[in-house]
Amino acid sequence: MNKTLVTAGLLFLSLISLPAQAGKTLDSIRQRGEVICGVNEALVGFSVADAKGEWHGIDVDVCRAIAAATLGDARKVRWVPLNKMQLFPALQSGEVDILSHNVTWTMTRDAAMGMHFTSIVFYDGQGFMVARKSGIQSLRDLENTDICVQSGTTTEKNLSDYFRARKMKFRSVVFANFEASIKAFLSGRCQSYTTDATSLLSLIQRASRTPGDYVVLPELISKEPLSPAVRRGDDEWFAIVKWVINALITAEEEGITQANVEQQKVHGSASAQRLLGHQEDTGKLIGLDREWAARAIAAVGNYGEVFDRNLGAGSPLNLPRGLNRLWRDGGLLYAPPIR
Ligand SMILES: N[C@@H](CCC(=O)N[C@@H](CS)C(=O)NCC(=O)O)C(=O)O
Repeated sequence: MNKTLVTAGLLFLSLISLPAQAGKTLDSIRQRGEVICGVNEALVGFSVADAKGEWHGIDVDVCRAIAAATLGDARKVRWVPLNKMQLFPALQSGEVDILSHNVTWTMTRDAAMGMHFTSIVFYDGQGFMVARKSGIQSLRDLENTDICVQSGTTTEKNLSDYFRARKMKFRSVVFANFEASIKAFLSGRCQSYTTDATSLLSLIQRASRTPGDYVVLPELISKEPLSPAVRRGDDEWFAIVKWVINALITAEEEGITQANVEQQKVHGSASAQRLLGHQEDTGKLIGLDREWAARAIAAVGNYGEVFDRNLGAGSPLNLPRGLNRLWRDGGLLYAPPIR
């Protein structure tokens, strides 16, 4: 074989087995000792601060898991609550390391707004909330009504697409933030309020003293895959966020829980032992140490535990898993193999 080819081959082999370099985002996270996480200001189940200033929610737990994986401590997160207007600029300008916010992954946002979506943590769809006593049963009944909606969202466009396709007339009443839109809806300004279906349930919990007076109609009119996003230009950081989320999903597949992670490290399946760093060091592939995933799982639990605590049976929302079940249980969650 030609000598240059052999040298090129050897060089290639040595490159692929090199430990990944820490990217610039991870470097600055290590220097400052904190992950800066941009979250929704107040959305029960996704991100909300309690009376003691402790943050809770699925988006919050994603950031905690990342802090545990990268810094060894799930508490090392600085929370930056962001409204819809501040959201994308905060990531683009470097004010936050990650957006873990109820943001829908769309092509425009992913391809043309300086960011990459990482991995879907919640599959939602756009729904409509009405007052129970209105007697409105389905979207057909919304013809010629006023619909409250927030600007700058995927919601606005889906709404007009859906009604136009069915030649149904409606009047949209547009607000710049969700406080204003839900207030207007509760005051009777609109017959319905539309946004992601889960957010509707979440918002009404806080906005009304009698949330049971409102219902979400059965039809969902869009796909709203919610995913954390990172700034473009740092592949290493992108990989870390993506694989931490994959690790939480894989942990559920493998039956690894917050409580049994230590035991699974030694006694779990080959995949579990690999994930937890017992058999192999997958951390070096993403610039971390071998315990990265074990720490993330120990901090927040597997995906199912995160879901239950924040959105499911263990939470006031008590949502069914629905599309957010693992693929093998009929849902859409499917993590690529960690190996
Ligand atoms: N997922 C959709 C809709 C998201 C959305 O409208 N969220 C609202 C209602 S929960 C929100 O977070 N508003 C925050 C704000 O107005 O500051 C999107 O990404 O456009």
